[in-house]
Amino acid sequence: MKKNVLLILIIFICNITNAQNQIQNIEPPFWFTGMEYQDLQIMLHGKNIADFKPTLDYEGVKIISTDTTDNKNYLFINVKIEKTAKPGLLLFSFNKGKKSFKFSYELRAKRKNYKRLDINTEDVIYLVTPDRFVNGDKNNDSIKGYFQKADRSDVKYRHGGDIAGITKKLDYIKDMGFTAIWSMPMLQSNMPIYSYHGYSITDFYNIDRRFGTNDEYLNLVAESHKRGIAVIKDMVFNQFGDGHFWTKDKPDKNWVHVWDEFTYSNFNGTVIPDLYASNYDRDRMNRGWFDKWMPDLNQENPLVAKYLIQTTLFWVEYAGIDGIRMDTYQYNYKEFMNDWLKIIKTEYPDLFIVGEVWMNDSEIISYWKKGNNNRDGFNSELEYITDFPVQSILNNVFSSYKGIYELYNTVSRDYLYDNPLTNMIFADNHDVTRIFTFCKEDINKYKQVIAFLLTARGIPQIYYGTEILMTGDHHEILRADYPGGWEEDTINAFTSEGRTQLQNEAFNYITKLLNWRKNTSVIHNGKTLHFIPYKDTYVYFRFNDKNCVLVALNNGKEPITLEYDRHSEILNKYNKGKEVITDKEILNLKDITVPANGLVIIDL
Ligand SMILES: [Ca+2]
Ligand SMILES: [Ca+2]
Repeated sequence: MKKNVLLILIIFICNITNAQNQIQNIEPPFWFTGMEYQDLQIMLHGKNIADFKPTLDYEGVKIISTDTTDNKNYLFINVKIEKTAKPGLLLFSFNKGKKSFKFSYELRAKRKNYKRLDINTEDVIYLVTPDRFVNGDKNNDSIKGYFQKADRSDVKYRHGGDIAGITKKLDYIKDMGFTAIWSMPMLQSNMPIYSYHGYSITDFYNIDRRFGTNDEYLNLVAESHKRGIAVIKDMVFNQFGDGHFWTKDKPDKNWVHVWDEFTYSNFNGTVIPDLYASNYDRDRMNRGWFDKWMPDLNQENPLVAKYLIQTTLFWVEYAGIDGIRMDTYQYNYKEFMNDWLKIIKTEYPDLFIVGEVWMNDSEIISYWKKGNNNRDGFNSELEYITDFPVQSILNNVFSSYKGIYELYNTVSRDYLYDNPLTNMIFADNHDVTRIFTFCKEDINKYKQVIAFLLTARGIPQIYYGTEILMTGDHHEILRADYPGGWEEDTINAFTSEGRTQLQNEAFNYITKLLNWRKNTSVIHNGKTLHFIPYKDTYVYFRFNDKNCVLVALNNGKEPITLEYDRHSEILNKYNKGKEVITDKEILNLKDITVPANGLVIIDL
């Protein structure tokens, strides 16, 4: 038995050298046995590879067909992997007349009894810009062969933050009370300029070396799981970075959307659900490019579709992640996204998948959510969605551009959703003005925003640095370095001594609320009862058969006493409570005062 393994290894090594002359890229780099998904497409890239005919002899694995395109440097082998197939090395032979070569392809076993962490309303997600959070390994700041070197003096350059840094701060994240992390993409994005954000991917199967290695990413998942923290991977299907080898040598003339001259998307999501929309506008939305260096992938090409689906299955299986955040959801073909979701959910029914639909209108958001019977017959398979209507209204209300009535008004549109609890709620993220900035650096308004996020329906997401009142209103500024994340930093906001008094006030406040929320199931799954705001105050209750929490946000300039009669339909079931932030006992529910520009959260 051991001899056989050795022999296979020798053959494997010989073949790699042999195949290296012929094949530059093989994707996916390896695959798995025991999957529901059995029709694997292996993409081979090499000079005139399409002229070769592959054969394979392996029990339980068969070549079904091959696909070629107008580019002879690509060959797609379609392989059927039976459930009974054993892990091992597939030895492919390639022949073209008298020329031949072999190469080995690894089949690993799918994880058995793997415990993925659920992500649901019990969780609060911490969003990180990995280049800007913590530099855990100085040795990977600049990597030979990569375009951009680290330079912290330039906001558009790489700063050196990495996976090692996030891993080092998992306890910090956990102690604050977060139970999930979402990091902006960390796959290779080797672009000459402006690549730190990660959304222009140049290798769908490898972590950017400036963030670390694939092994370090797997380790991040393992270390997170030890602490009960779930990991959400940011994925991008709409586009890739033009530093990818696909740009120099395009796999197929229809691999990306081609225009006679460069054409932007119209960035107008309303045309997708619009029953009257023209093909012209829809085409521009779906087929137009996000930016000049981001070729727009054509997911109507079945080769592209399969390629993308497999990258997902690969990462879920390989890294054991718990969730996916899908970028620019509505810029992809919606039917393709449904196919993708069905396949991924068949393989991993418990996987959390949230789609970014950046629209401020609840009606449009509901179009993209599962269970919404749309007029055009489209029924999205997407369960979780980014709640931009709530984000934009929190910004508008607490920047004092609109009154608090508008927050109530937005929440009152929840009838549009089959299940509002599957909305991911947030007040800012890596793309929009930070909370403390839109609150005009008013800590009392900041506290109301945080209170809303951590008591309203849905799954809250908080952007890194919110806990220390980081500011910023455009991309590079709102993605600033976390102070103390770099060895040379003079301020270390990871410690209470390194924070200002005001930062500690914010930090302690959010820590207290997060840890309270963690054990307060009525916030996770309770119903909502709310009242038309009066005297600039929005009052709502989260309740179930056993528990009830009252939240009152007073955005006005005067303190108010809540009108008992107005709320008596629910308040008359209780006679006392405890204010969550101050721990004060409230013995008279007829005399609840909400401070001016302040709030109360009362556990009844
Ligand atoms: Ca680094
Ligand atoms: Ca597109």
